[in-house]
Amino acid sequence: CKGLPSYSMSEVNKHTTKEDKIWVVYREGVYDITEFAEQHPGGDQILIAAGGSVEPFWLLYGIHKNENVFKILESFRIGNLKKEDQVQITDIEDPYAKDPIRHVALRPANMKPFNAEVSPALLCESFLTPNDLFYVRNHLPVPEVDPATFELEIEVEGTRKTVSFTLEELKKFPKATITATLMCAGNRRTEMTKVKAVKGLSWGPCAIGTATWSGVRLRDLLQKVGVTDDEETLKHVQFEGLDFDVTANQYGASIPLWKAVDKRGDVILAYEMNGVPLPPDHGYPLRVVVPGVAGARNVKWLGKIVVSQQESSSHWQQNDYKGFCPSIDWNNADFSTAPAIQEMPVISAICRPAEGDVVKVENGFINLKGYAWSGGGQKIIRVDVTTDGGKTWQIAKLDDQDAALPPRHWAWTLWSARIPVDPKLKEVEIWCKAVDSCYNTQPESFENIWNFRGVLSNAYHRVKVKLGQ
Ligand code: MTE
Ligand code: MO
Repeated sequence: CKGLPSYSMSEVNKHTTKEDKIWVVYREGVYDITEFAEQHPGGDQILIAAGGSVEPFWLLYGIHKNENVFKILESFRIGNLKKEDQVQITDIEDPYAKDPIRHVALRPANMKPFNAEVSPALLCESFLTPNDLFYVRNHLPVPEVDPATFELEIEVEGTRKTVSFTLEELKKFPKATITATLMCAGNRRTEMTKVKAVKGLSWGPCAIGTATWSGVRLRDLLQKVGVTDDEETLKHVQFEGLDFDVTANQYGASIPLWKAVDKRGDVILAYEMNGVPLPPDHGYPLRVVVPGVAGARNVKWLGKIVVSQQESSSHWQQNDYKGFCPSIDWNNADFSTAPAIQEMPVISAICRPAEGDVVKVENGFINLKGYAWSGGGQKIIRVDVTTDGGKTWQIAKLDDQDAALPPRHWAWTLWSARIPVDPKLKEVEIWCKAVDSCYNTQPESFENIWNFRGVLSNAYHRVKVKLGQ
C-alpha cells in the first residue's frame, strides 16, 4: 500500500454520502466503498460506518471477520490513514463481553452475535425443548436489563400518550400459558444453499424449538390502553427490543393488529419459558411470543410497543425476512413491495438418522424420527416418508402433538416411522414431507423456491444414510 496517498481522519469524516463518496477506515487503510454500498448484504446498515472506522461495527457484526470480506474491502483501497489518527483495535471494548455462557450442545453458526442450534438427534428427544438447548438467534449483543427498573412502554399513535408498566404490574394481569413452536424463517437454509449460494447464516434443520410461554396476553394489555378489535385506523403493532448497537440502532419488528387483538391469536408477552423466568438469550425479562409467525417477529428484550398505522421501520422488518422470486437477487430486489414474512408455511425434517449416519437394519426395517410444524395455527395431519425417491410412501406415526385445535395449533408434531428398506442396498436416501390441516404440503425441491436470502426453506427434507446390519 506504499505509494497510496495518506488521509487524516477529518478528511475521511467528510465522505458520508453517495454524492460525496462513501469512505471508511479499517486499521491503517482508507477505502472508498461507494460502489460496494449498493450490494452490501446488510443493505443500508453499511452507511452507519460511513466517514469513520468500520471496526466497532465489525466487532458487533462478527460475520465480517473473514478472509472474503477483507479481500472485498482491500479491492476498494484508496489510501492510508495518517499515523497520528490510527487507533488500536484493543481500545474498543467488545460489546459481546457480557453475553451469557451457553450450553456446549449449542453449536454456533456465528459467535458475535451469537447464533446456535443443537444436533437434530438431540432436538427430537423431547416435545418441549429444554431452555438451554433452544436455538439462539441474536442480531446484536444481549442487553442487560434490570428487572427492578424495567418498564414496558406502550404508545398508541394519535393519542399522544404513553403508558408504562413495570414487571410487577404486568404480572398482575391474568397469567396465560401457551405451548408454541418458534422457528427462524431461515431454518434449513443450508439445504437451499446447495442450489445456489444465498446470503444468510447457515442454519441446519434445528433453528426451531418448542416451549411453554407464560405471561400477559397482548390483547388484555391493549384493551387496557383502549385498543380493541374494533380499531379501524391503526393496523400494526410494532415491538422494539432493548438490544442496541453502537449507533443506537435497535432490533424491532411488527405484526398486524388483528393478530394482536384476536381472541384466538394467543399473542403473549412472556416472562416465563418452560416455567422459569426467560433466560438472557431468549429475552429476559420480557419477550413477545407471536405463535404461528416467523421467529423474527417474536421480539426479545421487549422495551416498547407502538400501535401504529405503519409497520415497524426496523431494518429487519423492511429489508430482511422477506421472500422473493428465484430469479431475483440483490441487484433487482425491491424490498419495499415484498410483504414481510409473518405466518410460516408447513415444514418437516428427519432428525434421526442424520446425514451420513450408518443405520442398523433390523429385520428389513429402519427407524426414523423427526418433527413437523406449520405456521398460522395449522395442525400437522400427516407425515409421509419414502426411501425410493417417492415411488412408494409410508405414513409416519404422529407421536407427540399438542391438544389444541387449528387454527390455534401452535406447537410442532414429533413423529416416528419404521420403514422397510431393500436389504441389498448399501445406501438409501430418505425423504419426508408433512401435510397440515389446510392440506398444504411441502414443495418437492429447492430449485423453484430458491430465494437469495435463503428463507422459507421448506422443501422435502432428504437424508442420505449408509445401511449396516
Ligand atoms: N429480538 C431481539 N430483540 N433481537 C433479536 O436479534 N432475533 C429474532 C427474534 N427476536 C431477535 C429478536 C429472530 S430472527 C429469531 S429467529 C428469534 O428471536 C429467535 O429467538 P430465540 O433466540 O429465543 O430462539
Ligand atoms: Mo430468525
